[in-house]
Amino acid sequence: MSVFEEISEKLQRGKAKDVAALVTAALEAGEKPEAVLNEGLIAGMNIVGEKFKKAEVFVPEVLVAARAMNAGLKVLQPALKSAGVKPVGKAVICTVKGDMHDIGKNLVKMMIEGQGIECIDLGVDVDPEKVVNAVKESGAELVCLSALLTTTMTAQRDVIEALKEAGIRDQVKVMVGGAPVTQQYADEIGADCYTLDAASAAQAARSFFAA
Ligand code: B12
Repeated sequence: MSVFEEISEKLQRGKAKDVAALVTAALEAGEKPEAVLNEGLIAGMNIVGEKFKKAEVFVPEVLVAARAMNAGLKVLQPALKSAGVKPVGKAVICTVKGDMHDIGKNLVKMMIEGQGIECIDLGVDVDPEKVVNAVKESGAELVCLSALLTTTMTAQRDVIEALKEAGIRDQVKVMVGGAPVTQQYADEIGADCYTLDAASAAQAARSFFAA
Protein backbone atom coordinates (compact mmCIF):
# COMPACT_ATOMS: atom_id res chain seq x y z
CA MET A 1 0.00 0.00 0.00
CA SER A 2 1.41 3.44 -0.93
CA VAL A 3 1.53 6.19 1.69
CA PHE A 4 -1.28 7.95 -0.20
CA GLU A 5 -3.49 4.88 -0.02
CA GLU A 6 -2.68 4.57 3.66
CA ILE A 7 -3.67 8.20 4.28
CA SER A 8 -6.89 7.70 2.33
CA GLU A 9 -7.72 4.51 4.20
CA LYS A 10 -7.08 5.97 7.68
CA LEU A 11 -9.06 9.09 6.74
CA GLN A 12 -12.05 6.99 5.70
CA ARG A 13 -11.91 5.29 9.10
CA GLY A 14 -11.70 8.64 10.87
CA LYS A 15 -8.27 7.99 12.40
CA ALA A 16 -7.24 11.64 12.85
CA LYS A 17 -3.95 11.01 14.70
CA ASP A 18 -2.82 8.37 12.18
CA VAL A 19 -3.67 10.67 9.27
CA ALA A 20 -1.65 13.51 10.80
CA ALA A 21 1.30 11.18 11.45
CA LEU A 22 1.18 9.72 7.93
CA VAL A 23 1.02 13.18 6.34
CA THR A 24 4.07 14.21 8.40
CA ALA A 25 5.91 11.04 7.35
CA ALA A 26 5.02 11.54 3.69
CA LEU A 27 6.33 15.11 3.72
CA GLU A 28 9.51 14.03 5.51
CA ALA A 29 9.99 11.33 2.86
CA GLY A 30 9.94 14.08 0.23
CA GLU A 31 6.43 13.58 -1.21
CA LYS A 32 4.97 16.72 -2.81
CA PRO A 33 2.36 18.49 -0.61
CA GLU A 34 0.00 18.73 -3.56
CA ALA A 35 0.17 14.96 -4.11
CA VAL A 36 -0.45 14.31 -0.41
CA LEU A 37 -3.52 16.55 -0.66
CA ASN A 38 -4.96 15.19 -3.91
CA GLU A 39 -3.99 11.53 -3.85
CA GLY A 40 -4.26 11.06 -0.08
CA LEU A 41 -6.68 13.39 1.70
CA ILE A 42 -9.04 14.42 -1.11
CA ALA A 43 -9.08 10.90 -2.57
CA GLY A 44 -10.12 9.53 0.83
CA MET A 45 -12.78 12.18 1.37
CA ASN A 46 -14.20 11.55 -2.10
CA ILE A 47 -14.67 7.87 -1.26
CA VAL A 48 -16.44 8.84 1.98
CA GLY A 49 -18.63 11.23 -0.04
CA GLU A 50 -19.58 8.53 -2.52
CA LYS A 51 -20.41 6.07 0.27
CA PHE A 52 -22.48 8.73 2.05
CA LYS A 53 -24.43 9.32 -1.17
CA LYS A 54 -25.20 5.61 -1.44
CA ALA A 55 -26.15 5.45 2.28
CA GLU A 56 -23.28 3.03 2.95
CA VAL A 57 -22.00 5.37 5.70
CA PHE A 58 -23.91 7.95 7.74
CA VAL A 59 -23.47 11.39 9.32
CA PRO A 60 -21.26 10.28 12.27
CA GLU A 61 -18.79 8.51 9.94
CA VAL A 62 -18.65 11.54 7.66
CA LEU A 63 -18.01 13.83 10.61
CA VAL A 64 -15.13 11.71 11.98
CA ALA A 65 -13.66 11.39 8.48
CA ALA A 66 -13.93 15.16 8.06
CA ARG A 67 -12.21 15.61 11.40
CA ALA A 68 -9.39 13.34 10.23
CA MET A 69 -9.21 15.35 7.01
CA ASN A 70 -8.84 18.54 9.03
CA ALA A 71 -6.08 16.96 11.14
CA GLY A 72 -4.22 16.09 7.93
CA LEU A 73 -4.82 19.54 6.46
CA LYS A 74 -3.45 21.21 9.58
CA VAL A 75 -0.14 19.40 9.13
CA LEU A 76 -0.15 20.00 5.39
CA GLN A 77 -1.14 23.68 5.38
CA PRO A 78 2.35 25.22 5.97
CA ALA A 79 3.87 22.96 3.30
CA LEU A 80 1.10 23.83 0.84
CA LYS A 81 1.62 27.52 1.46
CA SER A 82 5.37 27.39 0.96
CA ALA A 83 4.89 25.26 -2.18
CA GLY A 84 2.56 27.98 -3.48
CA VAL A 85 -0.48 25.72 -3.87
CA LYS A 86 -3.42 28.11 -3.96
CA PRO A 87 -6.97 27.21 -2.99
CA VAL A 88 -9.07 26.38 -6.05
CA GLY A 89 -11.46 29.18 -5.11
CA LYS A 90 -13.40 30.78 -2.28
CA ALA A 91 -16.92 30.17 -1.01
CA VAL A 92 -19.07 31.90 1.59
CA ILE A 93 -21.31 29.48 3.46
CA CYS A 94 -24.00 29.91 6.12
CA THR A 95 -27.36 28.86 7.48
CA VAL A 96 -29.87 31.57 6.66
CA LYS A 97 -31.62 34.10 8.94
CA GLY A 98 -33.87 32.59 11.60
CA ASP A 99 -32.39 29.10 11.28
CA MET A 100 -30.08 27.51 13.86
CA HIS A 101 -29.52 24.11 12.18
CA ASP A 102 -25.86 23.68 11.27
CA ILE A 103 -25.06 19.98 11.00
CA GLY A 104 -25.85 19.80 7.28
CA LYS A 105 -24.15 23.14 6.63
CA ASN A 106 -21.01 21.94 8.42
CA LEU A 107 -20.99 18.74 6.38
CA VAL A 108 -21.34 20.67 3.14
CA LYS A 109 -18.51 22.97 4.26
CA MET A 110 -16.19 20.09 5.10
CA MET A 111 -16.89 18.31 1.82
CA ILE A 112 -16.36 21.52 -0.16
CA GLU A 113 -13.11 22.17 1.69
CA GLY A 114 -12.16 18.63 0.78
CA GLN A 115 -12.21 19.82 -2.84
CA GLY A 116 -9.54 22.42 -2.06
CA ILE A 117 -12.02 25.30 -1.89
CA GLU A 118 -11.55 27.82 0.93
CA CYS A 119 -14.77 28.31 2.92
CA ILE A 120 -15.69 31.44 4.82
CA ASP A 121 -18.21 30.15 7.34
CA LEU A 122 -20.59 32.83 8.63
CA GLY A 123 -22.37 30.41 10.98
CA VAL A 124 -26.12 30.25 11.59
CA ASP A 125 -28.98 32.77 11.62
CA VAL A 126 -27.18 35.00 9.13
CA ASP A 127 -28.57 38.27 7.75
CA PRO A 128 -28.52 38.73 3.95
CA GLU A 129 -26.41 41.87 4.40
CA LYS A 130 -23.74 39.87 6.20
CA VAL A 131 -23.50 37.53 3.21
CA VAL A 132 -23.25 40.48 0.82
CA ASN A 133 -20.46 42.04 2.92
CA ALA A 134 -18.56 38.75 3.17
CA VAL A 135 -18.68 38.31 -0.62
CA LYS A 136 -17.47 41.87 -1.15
CA GLU A 137 -14.66 41.55 1.39
CA SER A 138 -13.42 38.12 0.36
CA GLY A 139 -14.09 38.16 -3.37
CA ALA A 140 -15.72 34.72 -3.03
CA GLU A 141 -17.14 33.28 -6.24
CA LEU A 142 -19.62 30.91 -4.59
CA VAL A 143 -22.32 31.38 -1.95
CA CYS A 144 -23.79 28.30 -0.21
CA LEU A 145 -27.02 28.72 1.71
CA SER A 146 -28.50 26.11 4.03
CA ALA A 147 -32.08 26.14 5.37
CA LEU A 148 -33.77 23.38 7.35
CA LEU A 149 -37.14 24.97 8.08
CA THR A 150 -40.00 25.67 5.71
CA THR A 151 -40.26 29.03 7.48
CA THR A 152 -36.61 29.95 6.81
CA MET A 153 -36.11 28.65 3.28
CA THR A 154 -37.62 31.92 2.06
CA ALA A 155 -34.56 33.66 3.49
CA GLN A 156 -32.52 32.04 0.72
CA ARG A 157 -34.48 34.19 -1.71
CA ASP A 158 -33.76 37.24 0.48
CA VAL A 159 -30.02 36.62 0.13
CA ILE A 160 -30.30 36.35 -3.66
CA GLU A 161 -32.28 39.60 -3.74
CA ALA A 162 -29.72 41.32 -1.50
CA LEU A 163 -26.91 40.20 -3.84
CA LYS A 164 -28.87 41.68 -6.75
CA GLU A 165 -29.44 44.95 -4.91
CA ALA A 166 -25.74 45.17 -4.10
CA GLY A 167 -25.00 44.71 -7.81
CA ILE A 168 -22.89 41.58 -7.26
CA ARG A 169 -25.34 38.82 -8.22
CA ASP A 170 -23.44 38.17 -11.47
CA GLN A 171 -20.12 37.75 -9.67
CA VAL A 172 -21.19 34.70 -7.68
CA LYS A 173 -22.85 31.34 -8.13
CA VAL A 174 -25.50 30.65 -5.49
CA MET A 175 -25.99 27.10 -4.28
CA VAL A 176 -28.94 26.26 -2.02
CA GLY A 177 -29.81 23.18 0.01
CA GLY A 178 -31.34 21.77 3.16
CA ALA A 179 -34.10 19.24 3.79
CA PRO A 180 -37.14 21.31 2.66
CA VAL A 181 -35.39 22.77 -0.41
CA THR A 182 -36.11 21.30 -3.85
CA GLN A 183 -34.83 21.83 -7.38
CA GLN A 184 -38.15 23.48 -8.21
CA TYR A 185 -37.77 25.93 -5.35
CA ALA A 186 -34.15 26.66 -6.30
CA ASP A 187 -35.29 27.48 -9.86
CA GLU A 188 -38.12 29.64 -8.54
CA ILE A 189 -35.82 31.84 -6.45
CA GLY A 190 -33.14 32.06 -9.14
CA ALA A 191 -30.40 30.00 -7.47
CA ASP A 192 -27.69 28.60 -9.75
CA CYS A 193 -27.61 25.18 -8.17
CA TYR A 194 -29.38 22.85 -5.77
CA THR A 195 -28.11 19.52 -4.55
CA LEU A 196 -29.64 16.96 -2.25
CA ASP A 197 -26.55 16.14 -0.22
CA ALA A 198 -23.09 17.30 0.80
CA ALA A 199 -21.15 15.03 -1.54
CA SER A 200 -23.02 16.29 -4.62
CA ALA A 201 -22.64 19.85 -3.31
CA ALA A 202 -18.86 19.40 -3.25
CA GLN A 203 -18.83 18.00 -6.79
CA ALA A 204 -21.00 20.87 -8.04
CA ALA A 205 -18.80 23.43 -6.27
CA ARG A 206 -15.70 21.93 -7.84
CA SER A 207 -17.29 22.04 -11.30
CA PHE A 208 -18.02 25.78 -10.89
CA PHE A 209 -14.33 26.45 -10.30
CA ALA A 210 -13.21 24.09 -13.03
CA ALA A 211 -15.39 25.92 -15.59
C1 B12 B 1 -30.94 18.26 14.77
C2 B12 B 1 -32.22 19.04 14.59
C3 B12 B 1 -32.40 20.18 15.38
C4 B12 B 1 -31.32 20.70 16.30
C5 B12 B 1 -30.27 21.46 15.47
C6 B12 B 1 -28.86 21.28 16.02
C7 B12 B 1 -27.84 21.80 15.05
N1 B12 B 1 -26.72 22.22 15.64
O1 B12 B 1 -27.99 21.81 13.86
C8 B12 B 1 -32.15 21.65 17.23
C9 B12 B 1 -32.60 20.85 18.43
C10 B12 B 1 -31.45 22.92 17.72
C11 B12 B 1 -33.37 21.93 16.36
C12 B12 B 1 -34.21 23.01 16.57
C13 B12 B 1 -35.40 23.21 15.87
N2 B12 B 1 -35.94 22.37 14.93
CO1 B12 B 1 -34.97 20.89 14.14
N3 B12 B 1 -34.35 19.27 13.48
C14 B12 B 1 -33.22 18.61 13.66
C15 B12 B 1 -33.27 17.30 12.86
C16 B12 B 1 -33.65 16.18 13.84
C17 B12 B 1 -32.02 16.87 12.14
C18 B12 B 1 -31.43 17.90 11.20
C19 B12 B 1 -30.05 17.44 10.76
O2 B12 B 1 -29.05 17.90 11.29
N4 B12 B 1 -29.99 16.46 9.85
C20 B12 B 1 -28.73 15.85 9.39
C21 B12 B 1 -28.11 16.70 8.30
C22 B12 B 1 -26.83 16.06 7.80
O3 B12 B 1 -29.02 16.77 7.23
P1 B12 B 1 -29.45 18.13 6.55
O4 B12 B 1 -29.33 19.24 7.51
O5 B12 B 1 -30.71 17.92 5.83
O6 B12 B 1 -28.29 18.41 5.49
C23 B12 B 1 -28.07 17.62 4.35
C24 B12 B 1 -28.83 18.11 3.11
O7 B12 B 1 -30.03 18.75 3.41
C25 B12 B 1 -27.85 18.96 2.38
N5 B12 B 1 -27.69 20.37 2.73
C26 B12 B 1 -27.85 21.01 3.89
N6 B12 B 1 -27.52 22.27 3.80
C27 B12 B 1 -27.12 22.49 2.54
C28 B12 B 1 -26.67 23.63 1.90
C29 B12 B 1 -26.31 23.57 0.57
C30 B12 B 1 -25.81 24.81 -0.11
C31 B12 B 1 -26.45 22.36 -0.16
C32 B12 B 1 -26.12 22.32 -1.59
C33 B12 B 1 -26.90 21.20 0.49
C34 B12 B 1 -27.24 21.27 1.82
O8 B12 B 1 -26.62 18.32 2.65
C35 B12 B 1 -26.62 17.82 4.00
C36 B12 B 1 -25.79 16.58 4.06
O9 B12 B 1 -26.08 15.64 3.08
C37 B12 B 1 -34.42 17.61 11.83
C38 B12 B 1 -35.19 16.38 11.34
C39 B12 B 1 -34.64 15.86 10.05
N7 B12 B 1 -34.78 14.59 9.91
O10 B12 B 1 -34.14 16.60 9.21
C40 B12 B 1 -35.30 18.57 12.64
C41 B12 B 1 -36.16 19.59 11.89
C42 B12 B 1 -35.40 20.21 10.74
N8 B12 B 1 -36.39 20.61 12.92
C43 B12 B 1 -37.59 21.08 12.89
C44 B12 B 1 -38.09 22.08 13.78
C45 B12 B 1 -39.56 22.41 13.65
C46 B12 B 1 -37.25 22.71 14.70
C47 B12 B 1 -37.64 23.81 15.70
C48 B12 B 1 -38.59 24.90 15.17
C49 B12 B 1 -38.25 23.09 16.92
C50 B12 B 1 -38.82 24.00 17.99
N9 B12 B 1 -40.13 24.01 18.03
O11 B12 B 1 -38.08 24.64 18.69
C51 B12 B 1 -36.29 24.38 16.14
C52 B12 B 1 -35.88 25.57 15.25
C53 B12 B 1 -34.70 26.29 15.72
C54 B12 B 1 -34.25 27.27 14.67
N10 B12 B 1 -34.67 28.52 14.77
O12 B12 B 1 -33.56 26.87 13.75
C55 B12 B 1 -38.43 20.46 11.78
C56 B12 B 1 -38.64 21.38 10.59
C57 B12 B 1 -40.06 21.29 10.04
C58 B12 B 1 -40.21 22.17 8.87
N11 B12 B 1 -40.59 21.56 7.78
O13 B12 B 1 -39.97 23.33 8.87
C59 B12 B 1 -37.64 19.15 11.49
C60 B12 B 1 -37.75 18.63 10.06
C61 B12 B 1 -38.17 18.08 12.49
C62 B12 B 1 -39.63 17.72 12.22
N12 B12 B 1 -39.88 16.65 11.53
O14 B12 B 1 -40.51 18.39 12.67
N13 B12 B 1 -33.52 20.98 15.40
